[in-house]
Amino acid sequence: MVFTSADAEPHQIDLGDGAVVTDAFGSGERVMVEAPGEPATYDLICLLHPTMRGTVEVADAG
Ligand SMILES: [Cu+2]
Repeated sequence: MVFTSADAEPHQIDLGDGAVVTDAFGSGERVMVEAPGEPATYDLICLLHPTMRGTVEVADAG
C-alpha cells in the first residue's frame, strides 16, 4: 500500500502492534510498504502528529 503526504508536513504511519511502520515521508512524497497479511480494519496513527488518526481496511485477497 502507498501513503502520500498531501500537505506541507512530513508524516510517519503506524498501524499498531508492529503491523506497519513507515519511514517518515515529506510533503509530496510517497512511501510504499507491504500491507499486513491479516485481513482486518487497522487503526492508523501518525507518529509525528499523534492527533492524526484514521483506519486502513485490509481485505482478503481471495
Ligand atoms: Cu503526520
